[in-house]
Amino acid sequence: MAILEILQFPDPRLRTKAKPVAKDDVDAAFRAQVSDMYETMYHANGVGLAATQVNIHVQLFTMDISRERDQPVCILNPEIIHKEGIQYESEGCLSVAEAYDKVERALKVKLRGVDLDFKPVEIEAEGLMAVCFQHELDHLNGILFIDHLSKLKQSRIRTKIEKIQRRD
Ligand code: K1U
Ligand code: ZN
Repeated sequence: MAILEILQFPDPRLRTKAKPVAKDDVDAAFRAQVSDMYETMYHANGVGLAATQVNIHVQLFTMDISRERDQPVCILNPEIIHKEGIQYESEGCLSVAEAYDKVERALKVKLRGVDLDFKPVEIEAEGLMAVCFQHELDHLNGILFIDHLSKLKQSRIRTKIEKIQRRD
């Protein structure tokens, strides 16, 4: 297993739209990439990681929102088929260093996709899990949580990140 490099904003590769995964794509090498994504997500203390963030441009994300970090979830070809209500919670992103802000999201979502064995999966989520699903789906479409903020906030975050990147 390996820790993968997580692309950092404003890397243009974060804007790539991921392609669907075909059943035949899920071979030993693909499963090894998924294991690397889990290792990278746990190492970075993230609750989710989209393939886009590690420069793999297929529709796949890993997630684990459990306190004990023992409930790994991996969804291929995810789509949100139902949204309900509104929540406004603070988000961060492993690809946007030191930026946190509240984003408007649906309160409840129903997500459909397939697992690594290509078995259909449907999950109803609310709270953090619902936020995480929407955040990871956005990544697979080349969207970052900061895109949902005002232009002024985006410009402040860009300036802060430029300073951090000059420092490092
Ligand atoms: O995709 C990513 O960049 C990972 C990101 C996903 C996320 C989940 C929930 C809200 C916003 C973003 C993170 O893991 S952010 C860091 C984190 O560990 C965390 C966020 C919220 C609650 C608990 C932990
Ligand atoms: Zn993110």
